Amino acid sequence: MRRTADSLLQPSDEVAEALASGAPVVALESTIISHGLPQPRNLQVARELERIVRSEGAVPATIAVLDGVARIGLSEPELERVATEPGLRKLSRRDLPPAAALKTSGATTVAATSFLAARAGIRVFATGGLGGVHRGWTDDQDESADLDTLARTRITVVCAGVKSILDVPATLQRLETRGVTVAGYRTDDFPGFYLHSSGRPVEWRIETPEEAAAVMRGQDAFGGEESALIVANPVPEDQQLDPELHDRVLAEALAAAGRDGVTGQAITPFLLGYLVRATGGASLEANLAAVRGNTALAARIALAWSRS
Ligand code: PSU
Ligand code: MN
Repeated sequence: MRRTADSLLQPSDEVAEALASGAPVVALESTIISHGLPQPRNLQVARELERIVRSEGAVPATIAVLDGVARIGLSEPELERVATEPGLRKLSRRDLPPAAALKTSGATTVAATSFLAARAGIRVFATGGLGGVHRGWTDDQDESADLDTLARTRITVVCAGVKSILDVPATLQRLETRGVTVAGYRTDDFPGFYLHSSGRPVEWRIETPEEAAAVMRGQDAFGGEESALIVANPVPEDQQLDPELHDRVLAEALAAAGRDGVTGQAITPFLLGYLVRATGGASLEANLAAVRGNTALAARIALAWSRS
């Protein structure tokens, strides 16, 4: 018997009911839990993000692949599994078919989460910072599949910009080239993930969740190829990482990655982990402040979207 998309994609009962009734749902990714944050804080954060979505009146759908099935909405023991299972894989979009075929479990990146959320009928997704073009891309062509996926997936991603470990100007250029709509939330500056501002401007500025929903309606009304909306929501200035500490420690982290020959999927977790240790946890607090803010805003946008 052929397995269909339906048997590969399994929403939880709560998420299925919410989607069927048009209630607001927010997708949450799992790579940030398994590979982006240190244990045991990661499990607390995973739970906290779900609570934030609920407190805003929406239903959380944390997405991961468990035993080959893409699960849309996890139970508490499943969330625990994602946070603690040793050797859990990091799955991007291209990894989904082999993971399903081989009944593998893994956490989903922004690319894989966006892809699965859109297929499940979820329109709004919250994360910390997007992947993008890595520094040194002229040598190794390392560009996250997040960008390609967002160029052809109808999803709204609320994030604090792209990770500051990246080549931010090159990433912004790729988003422009690939036709991904980007709007700053109450800011004229593109956010800098750990930092309030990346120092680069953002062309469009929106002020309310209702305006975000209106842009989403515009995407659908124009039709054409399916692309994403990035709502770039900066970490509040008083919760950002000290910019000077950020620049100094990031330079060290990039040098260490070069020395150790870290490449491919391992580079992002390596750099984030290095920053957490070398800043004595300050980068973690800034990352969490960003993710919390993005999650609350995503829930408000999902509410506005469900009413529009
Ligand atoms: N945002 C965070 N922490 C993370 C990530 C995002 O605050 O760990 C993850 C996302 O899953 C994103 C991935 O898709 O990092 C990018 O990995 P890569 O550069 O290998 O595509
Ligand atoms: Mn990469």
